Amino acid sequence: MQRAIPCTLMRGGTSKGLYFHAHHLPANRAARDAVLLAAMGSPDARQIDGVGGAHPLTSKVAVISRSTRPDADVDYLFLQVVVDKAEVSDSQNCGNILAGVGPWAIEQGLVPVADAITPVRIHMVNTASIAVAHVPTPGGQVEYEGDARIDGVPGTAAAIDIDFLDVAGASCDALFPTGKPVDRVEGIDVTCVDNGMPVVLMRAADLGKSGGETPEELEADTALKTRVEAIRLALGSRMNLGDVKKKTVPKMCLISPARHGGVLDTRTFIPHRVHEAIGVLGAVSVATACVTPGSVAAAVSGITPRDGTHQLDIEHPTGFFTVTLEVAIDGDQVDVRRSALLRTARKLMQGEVFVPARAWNAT
Ligand code: NQM
Repeated sequence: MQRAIPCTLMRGGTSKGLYFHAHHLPANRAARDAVLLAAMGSPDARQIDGVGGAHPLTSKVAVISRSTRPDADVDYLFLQVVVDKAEVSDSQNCGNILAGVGPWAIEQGLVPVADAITPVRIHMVNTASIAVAHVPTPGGQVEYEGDARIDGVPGTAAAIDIDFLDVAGASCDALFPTGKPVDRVEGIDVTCVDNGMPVVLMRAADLGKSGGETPEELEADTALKTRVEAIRLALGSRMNLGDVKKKTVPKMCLISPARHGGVLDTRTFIPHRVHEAIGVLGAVSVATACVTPGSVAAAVSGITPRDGTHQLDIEHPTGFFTVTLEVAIDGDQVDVRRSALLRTARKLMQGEVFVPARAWNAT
């Protein structure tokens, strides 16, 4: 017996995943996770018996419902379905999959169309914070086509502007969870930051790398991967994340001087594969470190931290990610007033995903 579950396959930014109504999934967590593992085809490196794309960036899930909060339209829970392990993690948020939530919520009738642009207030359940996505809805319908380009996605699509209102310290309880802009770990200087995504910044040169390597080159370097993982595990509890062995945070970001006119170049372990680009909130966290006095990112980027609005082009393996940040700086303290960026999304398929009925009854 198979069980059919309504869902939508969407590209959100540079990621791809399944979008579900919360009430279409089992309420019991073990059963929900078993259903999502079966839907994606995990655990299996090829995810051959499911619809997952055999990479963390294409093995993602959004679970959406009407909001439980008066200041939001919808609740969005992000779940990472681990490709090669029977694990589903809610330990991180995802700003790329977030880009599809607004269009999906409008098309599913959870949010009424407002005007040519419909603002959708999204309660991001993983981090208890709010994003506002501005979805193009000319003529009363979601418009997917347009001329906005984001690096890491071929072609163009309609722009979705996203504002983050309160993501500083969302997972780690503080923007700089160790209390310092620089810590020394395993013999190198690092900056630990959480402006929506916990990220550890390290100079690529301190790890014997140029920082211009391809993701494949970095993934093939087992000595590097072992060292980066040792630093990650050492920092988990210092970043208030507890034991991070089975968590997908913090992300580990190698930084080096800009190569293409941006503020700096990045290669990000997420945390075991290397991102083809950079995560959305990951980029927001890196940008924040760039404008923070004393951080390794400020040193590498050469930025002199100052009050006001910054537009920062973060380089990554497939181009740039532009983050707008409004900050107030008082001594070595940074107060982030607003973070904003542009994404695109596209509905790819809508229907039912089939899972073995026994998954639904898993306990
Ligand atoms: O940082 C990948 C992605 C992400 C996360 C990851 C993301 C974000 O690109 O907000 O979008 O870091 O696991 O989808």
